[in-house]
Amino acid sequence: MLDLMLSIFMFSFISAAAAQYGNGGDTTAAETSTKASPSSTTSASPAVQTVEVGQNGLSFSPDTLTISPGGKIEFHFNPGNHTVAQASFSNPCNPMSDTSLFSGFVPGSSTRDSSSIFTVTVNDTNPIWYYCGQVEHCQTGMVGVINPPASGPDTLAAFKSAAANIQKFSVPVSVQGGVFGVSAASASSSTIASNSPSSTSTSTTSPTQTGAAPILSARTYMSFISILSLFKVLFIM
Ligand SMILES: *[C@@H]1O[C@H](CO)[C@@H](O)[C@H](O)[C@H]1NC(C)=O
Ligand SMILES: *[C@@H]1O[C@H](CO)[C@@H](O)[C@H](O)[C@H]1NC(C)=O
Ligand SMILES: [Cu+2]
Repeated sequence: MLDLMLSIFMFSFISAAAAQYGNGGDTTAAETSTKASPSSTTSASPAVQTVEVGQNGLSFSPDTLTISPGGKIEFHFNPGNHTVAQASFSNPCNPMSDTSLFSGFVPGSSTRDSSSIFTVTVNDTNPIWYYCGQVEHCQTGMVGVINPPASGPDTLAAFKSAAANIQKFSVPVSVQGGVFGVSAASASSSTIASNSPSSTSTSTTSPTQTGAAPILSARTYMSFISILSLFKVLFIM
């Protein structure tokens, strides 16, 4: 009889300890997902920034953006047959290389359909100087920059004035360096898979977070039951 009670007591104690241990582990997991969720949310929305192409005449607006590595830039093409093409600072209105960023000539649309939104992922903090390759647009000042140098002579104004004097301009042969698709910048829009790893990771975080709370209370409930049974044993004795 005493043996039985002792083993019940031991069982209660062990399960209480186990519940306590599990409890601690879950709290850490819950805290981690709580911490991870706001940071991925804050990095997800500002990480996608929009540039209007040809909305106000021959311009990119804004024409200067700072985007962290992993961030995305959406070029929204308004009607006008413009392009986005990457140049090197020293040679405006011409491709940086055969494989550098190029959207192709885009008819554009004010309805922002997927054929008029070109999304580019920024991979590092190096400046990305770009231009519109349509006849005379670059020379007229349709240029922009992502992550301009913080100081020094390489400014957008200098790039723009150099572009005004360019005689020969060109674009790459093929569309490259970005993807066409619907906007990820406008909130809660469904996006094509290659377009939105950041918003996908945000939504996978939330179920983990919501799932953690019931597990936590289940463990708390278990340890409560264990303590109750412990009392019961003591009472019977
Ligand atoms: C867009 O511009 C390019 C280059 O000037 C030209 O070849 C193409 O025909 C134009 N497309 C339209 C639809 O006007
Ligand atoms: C970043 O890397 C991806 C994948 O290689 C590429 O498609 C994209 O064009 C790169 N971004 C820039 C600005 O070059
Ligand atoms: Cu243009």
